[in-house]
Amino acid sequence: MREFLTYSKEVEEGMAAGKAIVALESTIISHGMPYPQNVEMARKVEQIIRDNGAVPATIAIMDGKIKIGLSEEELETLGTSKNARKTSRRDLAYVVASKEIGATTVASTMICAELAGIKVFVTGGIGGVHRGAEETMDISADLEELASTNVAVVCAGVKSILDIGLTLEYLETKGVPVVGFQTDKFPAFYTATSEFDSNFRLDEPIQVARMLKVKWDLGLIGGAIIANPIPAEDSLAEEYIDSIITTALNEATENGVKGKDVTPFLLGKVKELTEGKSLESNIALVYNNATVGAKIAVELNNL
Ligand code: PSU
Ligand code: MN
Repeated sequence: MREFLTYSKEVEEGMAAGKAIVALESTIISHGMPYPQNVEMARKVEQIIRDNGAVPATIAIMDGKIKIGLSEEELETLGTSKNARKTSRRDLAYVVASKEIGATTVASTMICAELAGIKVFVTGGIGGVHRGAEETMDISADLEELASTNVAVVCAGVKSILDIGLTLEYLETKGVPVVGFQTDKFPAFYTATSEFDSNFRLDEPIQVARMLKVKWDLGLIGGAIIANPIPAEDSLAEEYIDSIITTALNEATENGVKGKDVTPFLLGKVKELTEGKSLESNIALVYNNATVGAKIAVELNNL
């Protein structure tokens, strides 16, 4: 894989020293948040991971290489680029071969993390089964990746721009464990709970690390979702965010938004309609996930 992967100095040194590494995605930077909040968020999330004893590896594609860890300059390039391509599994080969700038989704970040030997990945929210998927067949490639790639994804659950129930059904079919971190409930991104339960509750990072180790030692292929609820002080009121999401979904339909543009469109709309409150919540929950993800990575690395 030497031909395709390049490591930042920090990641290379961290790996040589046997430290825990935490992968971070880049679609959240290029398509999930506006500049400059995106780059500020990306820097701070990396620092939180360092502060908790692990090494951050933000993943993106540049110059025909899969970059495992970005320099300050590369992060800025990604955060300001108008033509970074949202890169999921299907796009990965094209973006590497064409030397475009590629922002990795949850799916492709998992692929790249696995290639680099990284077991834990922190993000905000994952893709899932979209509302109305029985008609549109819009199901994120993130779910298929969770079924087949051995990386744990720490997130704040699934947004109700998606069909949360169907997303959980899909994950059940594919054998992906959904762990509630310090909660019985399955969190819904902007809110700490939803009407659905997680499969299991674990309260300590060491317990999560043990479960992951057993899973992979048993040869049970695929990832896991570690669902970490948004802190109460950063969460949004359920009825408020639900009505905003309904408006955003209607606008997406009216505008004929399709394919890979759906999720970024909805995120942008929700931000606009909440006058930025959704962005603040989004950033806060990523920080919270970084703390938990780094602790899990450190425990797993010790096992
Ligand atoms: N959810 C968010 N922010 C994001 C995404 C999802 O709250 O930035 C991004 C992630 O990169 C995720 C992708 O992998 O959107 C899913 O896109 P799609 O639904 O097109 O698979
Ligand atoms: Mn989709």
